[in-house]
Amino acid sequence: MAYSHIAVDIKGSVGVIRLDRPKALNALCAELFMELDEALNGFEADDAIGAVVLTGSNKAFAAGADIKEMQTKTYMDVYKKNFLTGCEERVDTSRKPIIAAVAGYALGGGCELAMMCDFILAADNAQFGQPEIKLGTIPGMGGTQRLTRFVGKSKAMEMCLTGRMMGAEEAERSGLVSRIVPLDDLVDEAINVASSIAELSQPIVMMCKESVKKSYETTLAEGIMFERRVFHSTFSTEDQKEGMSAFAEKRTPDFKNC
Ligand code: CO8
Repeated sequence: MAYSHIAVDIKGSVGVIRLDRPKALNALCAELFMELDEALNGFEADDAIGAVVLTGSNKAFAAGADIKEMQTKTYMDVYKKNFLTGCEERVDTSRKPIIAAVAGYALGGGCELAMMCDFILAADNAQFGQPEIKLGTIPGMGGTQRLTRFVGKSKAMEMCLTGRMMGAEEAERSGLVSRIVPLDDLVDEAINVASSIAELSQPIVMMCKESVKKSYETTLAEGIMFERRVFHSTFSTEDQKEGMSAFAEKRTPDFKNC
């Protein structure tokens, strides 16, 4: 498929999606969401892809949902079509790891899209924010929920109620991003990290991702039980045998994804 608002590339076993709507600072219009959905579906179905990097430009990961597209919508338009629901599901339910490589603005839906990914690497110029309150609305793709889980109630409340932006250092300090990378190295570093994950056993990586995600959805006791069961189940895989044998034999493991 030819894309108009994203650019899709494959680097080894890593799928790379770059949001590419520069004149609108990568504002997330409906067509962009459809393209993102299509690209993620393709990577999800491709056994040769072990991880995905989602990035934008140096100036903007994404400056939010497309305000001009939304401004005239009525309640019935958004309610009946369940506006924004499909995209969140596609990113959130992806079984392969998705790394957000964020430079510049990640605002509103852009911040929410980054938070839907499995972790965020931030360039030193990254700016995160939920400015919807200034537009007379509120975050609609999980911002009030995920930001609160990541940075805690006080900071999330302040950001959602004031719309102020948070720079990369504050975002790292608060646990929103895993680490900061110099802007010029951001995408290469994200691809390196994704490649190192893609070299591992794909099913075990999926199980690990499922277990970490479970911690957001359940009690500690249930989460630990879930983890224990998944841990036990790794012993039914050939890759667990290969990984532990390779360690004992002082060689690099050759995972077969089974
Ligand atoms: N939607 C549509 N167009 C946008 C958006 C946007 N979110 N952001 C920027 N643009 C456009 C501008 O209109 C401008 O277009 P034009 O040249 O035709 O006038 C172009 O991008 C460049 O923008 P600026 O001239 O404003 O660039 P600056 O460098 O001066 O400012 C800012 C950059 C600070 C990022 C500024 O553009 C800004 O404040 N943008 C809006 C940020 C915002 O409020 N985002 C939240 C949007 S609402 C939202 O995301 C709701 C979430 C609910 C669910 C999300 C689903 C995805």
